[in-house]
Amino acid sequence: MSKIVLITGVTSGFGKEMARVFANDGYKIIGTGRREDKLTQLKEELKDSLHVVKLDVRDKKAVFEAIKNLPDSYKTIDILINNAGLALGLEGANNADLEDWEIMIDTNIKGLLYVTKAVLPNMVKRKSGHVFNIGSIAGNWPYEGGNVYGATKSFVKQFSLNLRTDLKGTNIRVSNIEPGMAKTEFSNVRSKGDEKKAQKVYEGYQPLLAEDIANIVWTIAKFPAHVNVNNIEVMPTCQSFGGLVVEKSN
Ligand code: NDP
Ligand code: 8X3
Repeated sequence: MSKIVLITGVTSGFGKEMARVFANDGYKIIGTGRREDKLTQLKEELKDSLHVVKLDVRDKKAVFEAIKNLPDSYKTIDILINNAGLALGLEGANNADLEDWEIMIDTNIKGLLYVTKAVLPNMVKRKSGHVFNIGSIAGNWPYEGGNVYGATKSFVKQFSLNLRTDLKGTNIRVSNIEPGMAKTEFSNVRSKGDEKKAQKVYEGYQPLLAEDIANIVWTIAKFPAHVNVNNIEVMPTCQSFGGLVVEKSN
C-alpha cells in the first residue's frame, strides 16, 4: 500500500516540489492551500497521486473538519509536512504593520499547531509517523526586519524539539528543516506584490531552489525508522554569516 503524506501549502514553492518528489516515489499526497486554481493545476499534473483540499490553515474549525472528512483511502497519514507559511514585510519593529505580525503568527505558529493537533492522535494510536516542520534560518539568526517572522520560526524549532520529547516511546519522528534563502514565491508574498523588489532579492547569486529542499525532506523521510534528524539548517553556498554589529558614536 502507498504511504500517505499530507503537505500543507502545495500551491507553490517547497510544497509543490515536495508533492512532485513524493508522488514520483509512489507516495499518495494530500495537498492543501488556499488558491483553488493552483490546486487544480497540480491535480492535473499529479492525477491519482494527489488528493487536494482547499484549506486556510488559520481556520481552526476547517482544519479539524478537513482531517476528519478525508476519504477513507487517505485517512492514515504516515508523514505530515507543515510547510504552509509566509513572511510579510521587512520593516523594522517600530514601523512594521501589526496586522502583518498577526498574520504571520496565525499562519506560521497557530496554523502549524492546528494541523499537527488534528493529525497527531492517529499517528500516536498507530505508534508510527513522521512530522516535518519547515522552520528557517531566520529562527536561528536575527537580521534587520526579520523580527516577528524570525520569532515564529524560533517557535517552530522549539516546538519541534518539545514535540519530539513528548512523543518518546511512540516511534514518531519529528524533523525541523531550516532553509536559508530560496527562490520561491516567498519574496513576492513578503514584498506584497512588488515584483521588482521581490526579484532583486535573488539577483546576483545562486539561491536554494524548491527542489533542493524537497529532495532533502524526501531523503530524511527515507532514512531507516530508527534514524531521527532533529534539525537541519541549509543555506545556499554563497550565503554565510555577517558577524555582530557595533554602532560607534564617532
Ligand atoms: P511560497 O510562497 O512559494 O509558498 C507558500 C505556501 O504556503 C503556498 O502554497 C501557500 O498557499 C501556503 N500558505 C500560506 N499561507 C497559508 C494559509 N493561511 N493557509 C494555507 N496555506 C497557506 O513560499 P515557500 O515555498 O518558500 O515557503 C514554504 C515554507 O518555507 C514557509 O513556511 C516559509 O516560511 C518557509 N521558508 C522559506 C524560505 C525561502 O527563502 N523561500 C526559507 C526558509 C523557510 P496559498 O497561498 O495557496 O494558500
Ligand atoms: C526565509 C529565509 O533568510 O529570507 O525563511 O529569512 S530568510
